[in-house]
Amino acid sequence: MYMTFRWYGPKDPISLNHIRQIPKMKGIVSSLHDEPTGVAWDLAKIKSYKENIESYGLNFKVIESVPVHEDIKLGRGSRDEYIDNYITTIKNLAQAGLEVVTYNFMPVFDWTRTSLDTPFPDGSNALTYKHKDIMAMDPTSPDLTLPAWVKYSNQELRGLLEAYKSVDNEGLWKNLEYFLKAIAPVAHENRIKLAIHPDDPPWSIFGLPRIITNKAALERVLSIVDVPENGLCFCTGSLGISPDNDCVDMVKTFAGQKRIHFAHARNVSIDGDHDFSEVKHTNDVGNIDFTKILKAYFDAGFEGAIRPDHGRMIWDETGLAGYGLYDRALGATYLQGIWDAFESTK
Ligand code: CS2
Ligand code: MN
Repeated sequence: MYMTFRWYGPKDPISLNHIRQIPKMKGIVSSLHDEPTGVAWDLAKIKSYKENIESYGLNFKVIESVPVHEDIKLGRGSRDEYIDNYITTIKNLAQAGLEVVTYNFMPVFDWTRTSLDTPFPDGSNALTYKHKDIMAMDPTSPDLTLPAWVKYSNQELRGLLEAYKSVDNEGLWKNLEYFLKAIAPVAHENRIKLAIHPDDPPWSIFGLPRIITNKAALERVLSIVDVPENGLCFCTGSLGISPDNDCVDMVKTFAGQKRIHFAHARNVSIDGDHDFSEVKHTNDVGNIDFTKILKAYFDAGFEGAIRPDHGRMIWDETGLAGYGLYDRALGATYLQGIWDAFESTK
């Protein structure tokens, strides 16, 4: 395992210089954030982005994410053109020396929360989710404050929500199959590891289909194209919010099969039925115990990248929700410490 940190590029308030000062920090996970969804990424742009990161002594092997165009998820006629572009991007990333491409297959919304800064008694704040508040929300309402990844205008949103009315879960699976059957062979030839991120939260919101929610779904993804490159970004913070999901068991299974290509470490506290808060990484709180999760990775001989996923905002830090410096840096050193204890006593 090697430790990485997500960086949002030159516009990120956190600098590469600060990130490299975190003990044992090895690499950066990032994306060409200014590229519109659906275009083919230019080789020269990828190379110069990578060179900049590497000039700080950090490696850059993992892309998070190459977003999947909604027309692919909707199975629209125009999807082939977007798939061709995705294939070009995969080839260019391979040529530039990248190793892992993260993506997700969530319709319209990526991770969704009802609050980005719920205050906690110790003065920190974090992202939280209350299902009944989501159910009461109109996703097209201008009052809804959603995280930075939402790129659609209200009018586009309305059109997309309408279009998804004819795509149920099984329809979405068909569209994922079509996509994976096109890209996984290319990824295989080019030695690019594909890592699908689970749905966050792992249930339907705003009436949209959501399918990457549990162990059976992860097995199904892997079986669509059975090559080692067709794999997972295993996110404890997404899968772990469903009490039916046993994350330790899933790590044992999928890291055992060498199909986890990227590990996301986020601790969550299940506060009630479909309600949760994001919490610090340590095992005195929350429902995820990283001593057990990391032991499962360690026993499986996991060699991929791991990163602290979201963190709280502490010490009066402000910035991108979930992506401050301090709490994620504490998370990274906590995770690294657990790993080092396994290494030195093996
Ligand atoms: C990430 C996701 O911030 C997060 O919660 O884990 O946004 C992740 O980057 C995407 O779903 C992967 O495509
Ligand atoms: Mn994640």
